[in-house]
Amino acid sequence: MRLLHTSDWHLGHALYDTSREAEHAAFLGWLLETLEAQKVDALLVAGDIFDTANPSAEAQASWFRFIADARQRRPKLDIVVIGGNHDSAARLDAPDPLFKALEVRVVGGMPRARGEAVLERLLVPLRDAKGEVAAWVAAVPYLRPSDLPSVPEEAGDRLVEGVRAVYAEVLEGARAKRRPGQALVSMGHCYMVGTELSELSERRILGGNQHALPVDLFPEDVAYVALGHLHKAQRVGGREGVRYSGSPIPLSLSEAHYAHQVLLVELEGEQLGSVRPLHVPRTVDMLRVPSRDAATLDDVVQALEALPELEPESPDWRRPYLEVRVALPRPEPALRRKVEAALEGKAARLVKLTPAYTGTGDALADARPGLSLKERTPEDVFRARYARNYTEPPEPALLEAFHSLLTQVQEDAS
Ligand SMILES: [Mn+2]
Repeated sequence: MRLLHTSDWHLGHALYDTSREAEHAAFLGWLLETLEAQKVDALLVAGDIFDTANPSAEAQASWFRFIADARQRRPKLDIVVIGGNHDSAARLDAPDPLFKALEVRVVGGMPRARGEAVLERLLVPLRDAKGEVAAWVAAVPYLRPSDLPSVPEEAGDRLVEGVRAVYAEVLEGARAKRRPGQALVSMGHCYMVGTELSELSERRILGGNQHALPVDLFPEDVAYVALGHLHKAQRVGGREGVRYSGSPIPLSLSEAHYAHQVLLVELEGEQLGSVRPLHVPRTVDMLRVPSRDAATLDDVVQALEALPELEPESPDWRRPYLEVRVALPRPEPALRRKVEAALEGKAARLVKLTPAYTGTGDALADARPGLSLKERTPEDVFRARYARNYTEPPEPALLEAFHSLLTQVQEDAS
């Protein structure tokens, strides 16, 4: 049977205040086409449906619209969704009566009753094209510390061992359900050992690299593990069948170079057949000027003026996102205005303007070691502070202004 694995949609995301709604709509449209064209039997979405626990009405509408469209266009498609760390478990679970009627399984948070995992909710049979159960999926959502059973102190890291205990329990339940010939599949939204993070959009929510989970959480009898959380598609621990699909669109400028994809997974009986990435068409490019490091304002303005003009028939949202980095050998009070003027009528949207200071970066004590503050004139200190940011010396007018301020302060003090 054929699965399609995706995750980390982050519906409702904004890139420096610019809505991604049109890009998400393009992705979801492409996904619907792909589910049909590739004759997919089951869709697995491994968490972070929404960007925040409190998604906008628009973000929720596009989520519900997608589910309804998928159900309509592929009535026999199995749809299994788990909550991620960005999602509110309760909010994802709230429409469950409707999802149940549509035969869609959404597991927002870890279901427990009297301390026991509710296996009926966590275990989902997947049917092949003939309508036969061909696999069982353990749909374990993002686990919060309160979801974890207590483990003995000597067992090791409380979080890692707690997560291990949950997966062991749910996978054991799946093994009990499956018949010979049926594959074992797992889902998870978690951070695994030895994986690559994106600088901007994941690290800040992880709180460091502690509690990375070992890949042996998933024994070899699990044919495929559909993971979410990391935005870069990757295998885990060298295992072909333990994968992050990554996010379908770049969620920060640092993710621009990722090969955004969904994964088409072929199961053959109990075994993994193959995994094939399908690249998601990029609807909005991300540009950086200059392409690496930073350039002076004059060079940047020249490069910006060389960008293609905005084509009147192209929709506004298709304009590439643009990051500009300007090297500053001297202060440039009109920096933003000059950059914006150069971009007038261009097919680009300025989302980030980064000044790159060219100075030494030295603290005062490093500027002339061995010299105490008493031995320095105020102008010395001013120049050292200025050199920290800028390679060029201060302009005479600036020094003049500094001295007149200094005189004023000295006169007030006496
Ligand atoms: Mn995410």
